[in-house]
Amino acid sequence: MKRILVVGAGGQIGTELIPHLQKHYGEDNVIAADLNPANVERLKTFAIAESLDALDFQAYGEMIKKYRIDSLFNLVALLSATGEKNPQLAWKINMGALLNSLNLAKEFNCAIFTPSSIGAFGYNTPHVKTPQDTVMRPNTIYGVCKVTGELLGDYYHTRFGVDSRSVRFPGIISNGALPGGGTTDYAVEVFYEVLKNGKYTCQVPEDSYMDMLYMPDALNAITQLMEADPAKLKHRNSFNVTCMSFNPRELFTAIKKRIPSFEWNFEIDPVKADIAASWPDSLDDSCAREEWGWNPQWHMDAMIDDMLKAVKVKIDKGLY
Ligand code: AKB
Repeated sequence: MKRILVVGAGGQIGTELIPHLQKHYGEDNVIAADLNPANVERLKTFAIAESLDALDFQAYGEMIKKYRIDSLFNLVALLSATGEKNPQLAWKINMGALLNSLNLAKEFNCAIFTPSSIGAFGYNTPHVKTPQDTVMRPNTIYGVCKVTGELLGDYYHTRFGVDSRSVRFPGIISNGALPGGGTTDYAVEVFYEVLKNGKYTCQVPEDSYMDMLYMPDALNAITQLMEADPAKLKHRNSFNVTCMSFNPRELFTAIKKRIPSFEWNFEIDPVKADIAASWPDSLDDSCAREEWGWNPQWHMDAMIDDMLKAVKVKIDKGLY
């Protein structure tokens, strides 16, 4: 039986991962923890939720003991664009939460999932069909943390036997909680702006290709990988996963086909432009497919239709 603690649960992924895990493992077996009091209050409306600073090793360990946790999901991170505003803080938060999670996983014999990212790659990585095993020299502090996290995850597995697993998430498109501070955020923001204001100003260049996943596929990636037979895993930290790759122009043109009055323009953020240019255009996710049956379902057109429907409901209810 799984007893799960999700730290950093109030963000874009956690907000939808909690109900997904509850469905798989039962409501009483999933604990949502976050540092932000507003997030904790929101999480309490649908889950067992606690206030926790994942950088506080003692408090983190007490929570694992209190709930007899055997699986950790560490979602604490400053994302790529925010990280560049304060690299030292990004290192402190991203690595602090990860090291505490790994050390506590070792101490309490927990399995641990931490997402890596396409941010782990850099300019000198092959950009088309980026292989699973390739050059990884990122030029953001976020990416440096992700590469370090992947190495540490594998080290804790081989050295201490910790069951650590991870995927390299591309941009995740979702309609639960908004992302914040990422380079791929435009692909979420545009849906809210087009439905509310009919227009969108994009900070990422129109021809910057990046991989994307729709949230239902991202959630399945997490549970499928954590359930995978360990004997079949040649890799652990971390697997390339993707379902679609597009640039802003292609996404906006596809939205305009559905909403002809949609207008957009570009005010390029040089930091985001540089990050986007350094990341892959498309990933090769064949190792995930072979080793644990990764088989994403949501391609661009279906994702756009579903996002427009779901975000419209939110706006009509006055939730955004
Ligand atoms: C970001 O843009 O920073 C994230 C990511 C791809 O890891 N969404």
